[in-house]
Amino acid sequence: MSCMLVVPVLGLMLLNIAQCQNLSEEPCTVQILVPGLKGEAGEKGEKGTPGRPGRVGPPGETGEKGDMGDPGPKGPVGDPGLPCECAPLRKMIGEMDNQVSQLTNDLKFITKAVAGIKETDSKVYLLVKEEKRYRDAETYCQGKGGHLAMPRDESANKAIAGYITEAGLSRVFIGINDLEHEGSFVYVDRSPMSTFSKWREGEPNNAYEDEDCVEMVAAGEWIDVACRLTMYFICEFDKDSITQ
Ligand SMILES: [Ca+2]
Ligand SMILES: [Ca+2]
Repeated sequence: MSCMLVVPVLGLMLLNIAQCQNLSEEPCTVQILVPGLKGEAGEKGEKGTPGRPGRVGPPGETGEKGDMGDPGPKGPVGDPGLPCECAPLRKMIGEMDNQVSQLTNDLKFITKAVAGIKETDSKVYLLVKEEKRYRDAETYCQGKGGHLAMPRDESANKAIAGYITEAGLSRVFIGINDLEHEGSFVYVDRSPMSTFSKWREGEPNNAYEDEDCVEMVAAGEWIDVACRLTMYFICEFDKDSITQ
């Protein structure tokens, strides 16, 4: 506040002038500011902006696996597939099944054969360790594509005889008989006997008029015996038919 001379009294006037002159750089009146009474509460402010995100907390403990939910709804029907040539495929699959079963049978046969197969230049011999009657034995060999063994010369006879000896057997059926004409022996494939034969001394004797089939003993000799006997037997196969 500036120095205002509003009082008409001279003395006071002079005093005020003197004060003002001495304190020309200072305000004339000292103001003391005292806090007033607390005002009434203001209106509630507007909602502030959201605070910053807090820090990531420590990982919680693993909970137990929940129950499986219900199955979802069925999806829409898909687009139709391409047309297929099913009939030829089915036929092909059927043929492959047949081939597999044929191979399985062949494998069983070969597994049995490798246990002790004998061969000459043109034949393969297989000793079958199943006791069968003569006709059943021939049927078995035919089922494998062969016949009961038909020794037509000394080397073949030796091969078969060696097979019997090595197997520790004393006798097996071979493919010779006189079933059709008594005393007239032929091979089981109906081919006639050649000049080669290996009858044991005194055989064939058609004992009891009941011996129309032939066994070979370990020494390689032939003996006519009853066809209803059961014994092991030897099949023979042409190598040509096997390797084809
Ligand atoms: Ca006879
Ligand atoms: Ca006899």
